[in-house]
Amino acid sequence: MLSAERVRSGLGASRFDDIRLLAEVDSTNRVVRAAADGGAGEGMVVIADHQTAGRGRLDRTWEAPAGSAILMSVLLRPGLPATDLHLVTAAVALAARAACSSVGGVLPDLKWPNDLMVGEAKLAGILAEATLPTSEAGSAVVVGLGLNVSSCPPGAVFLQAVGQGPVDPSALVADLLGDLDRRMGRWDQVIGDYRAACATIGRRVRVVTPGGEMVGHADAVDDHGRLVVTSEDAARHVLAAGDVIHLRSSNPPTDRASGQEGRSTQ
Ligand code: BT5
Repeated sequence: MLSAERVRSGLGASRFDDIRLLAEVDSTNRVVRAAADGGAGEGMVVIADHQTAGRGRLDRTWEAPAGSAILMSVLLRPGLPATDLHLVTAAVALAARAACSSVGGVLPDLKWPNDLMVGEAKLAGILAEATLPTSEAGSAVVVGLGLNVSSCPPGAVFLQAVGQGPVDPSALVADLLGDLDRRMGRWDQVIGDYRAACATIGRRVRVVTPGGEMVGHADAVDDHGRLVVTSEDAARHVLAAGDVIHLRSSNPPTDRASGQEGRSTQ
């Protein structure tokens, strides 16, 4: 059972000095966005036991039975231009990954742009939303995390199923927030760590963007957190948003050489 008091005592001094635990809410991102619009400062954290309208990107929903997941949104004012907001998603993804490792005994891969994966199954997703006009540097950013702990929808994965048994959610959140607190502002390190943890780089991928769909090779993540893809017609694309599916390589001998044989399923 999550306890705000245990999160606070496990966390100690940090920018996250306003931690609220709600039994039920429509969406923690909605609550924190409203607070940000009302002028709330950096460091507000809202965690819910249950969401009735949990949100993914675009118009998707985030599903989690009551008490089965970390459903959390944080308010950050990272002082970054709109072009660099991926770095905030990357920092939260890295912090969640580290907490899964230290508290849950599992080190997930990161899938660009916003997923934590165990193998090809989704363990957690991140939704970052800038609250002010995107041209304004220093705008507030609300970052929501849904992390499956003791249950998940079909096709996904939850931490206790793949880790070392029961997980203390308060310890997980305290660890995550402490790690995130230390990463904020150290953006060069964030992008370096993100590249090292990102399972998308070097993979053959299908990418779906608002502009269409392509198959290609994910070459890199640039300094702004954008994915650089060479499509099958040899064109280079720098993507700020999109959905990625990891594909089997079309070149099995190369796959064997790089040790990636059989890692992807889609
Ligand atoms: C995400 O979107 O992965 C971002 C999810 C963010 C959820 C958190 S919960 C706290 C905060 N408050 C909110 O209202 N939201 C944030 P996206 O990449 O668009 O993925 C959404 C898709 O993931 C859905 O369409 C489903 O296919 C799948 N999905 C839904 N629930 C899932 C779950 N519990 N585990 C794994 N996959 C899930």
